Amino acid sequence: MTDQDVDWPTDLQAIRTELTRFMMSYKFATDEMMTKVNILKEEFSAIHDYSPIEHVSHRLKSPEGILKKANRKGYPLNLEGIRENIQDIAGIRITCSFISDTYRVLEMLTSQRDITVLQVKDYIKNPKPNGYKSLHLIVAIPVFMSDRVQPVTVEVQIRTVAMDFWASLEHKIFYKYDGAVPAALVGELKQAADVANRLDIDMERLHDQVVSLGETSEAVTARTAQQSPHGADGLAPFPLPRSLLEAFLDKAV
Ligand code: 0O2
Repeated sequence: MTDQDVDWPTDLQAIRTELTRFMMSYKFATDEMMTKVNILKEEFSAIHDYSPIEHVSHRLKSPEGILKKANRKGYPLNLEGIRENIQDIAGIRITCSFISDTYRVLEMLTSQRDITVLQVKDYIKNPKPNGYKSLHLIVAIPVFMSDRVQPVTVEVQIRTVAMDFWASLEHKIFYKYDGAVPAALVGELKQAADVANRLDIDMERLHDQVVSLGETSEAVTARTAQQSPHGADGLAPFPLPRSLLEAFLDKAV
């Protein structure tokens, strides 16, 4: 028997419907943010030499996780209280190659008109004492449903691949020791964070050198085209034959 088949008492049925609507609003907000980030990623890959966005993932906190957090923090245990106080029910994580890209992506997202920026925390400029680095952004995005428009908050974490590698290991260790990580390990993690930071700085410097060596976009595009199944301009869904482009040119002059 599935949950759908259960004959719920009317009051439980009402709570179930409300909770489902509540969780769905966060799912829709996540979908909207993912679309925004994927548009930036795809547009950059197609038009420019490379995309500042390497990878994007998302997660929704489970109803149990939300209740645990509300309990832990002493927030009111009702949907309004939770909506107001817990701002990371929907989460997006964006990884970038270089530190400058993280700020570039932050700027591109925060300048979009339908995104309201509620909070920005810069743990890249001001890392946590354990070495954690990331940009954290809390935004509100309007979700258009059948009978209302609901502003929904989403937490966006933006960091480099190296920062992300460090954070996932630290997260695992933190949970393994239930928060009480031995001092020696804390010290090693801090050193590893410093190494990751050095790597970020060196890789960006090398990348800048390659760019300034005159690696033109044409050269990259031509080489990528030879390797890519998407054809010469990388715009696979939109083949643009020369004759078509010339027709446009004729119209433009
Ligand atoms: P999960 O399981 O990843 O969701 P908050 O507790 O969110 O109300 P806080 O702690 O001031 O307030 O928020 P902050 O500093 O913006 O951190 C929120 C999220 O950032 C965390 O969510 C983690 O995902 C990540 N984070 C923050 N600090 C660290 C850290 O030292 N190490 C790692 N690995 N991740 C960190 P959650 O809910 O704690 O966890």
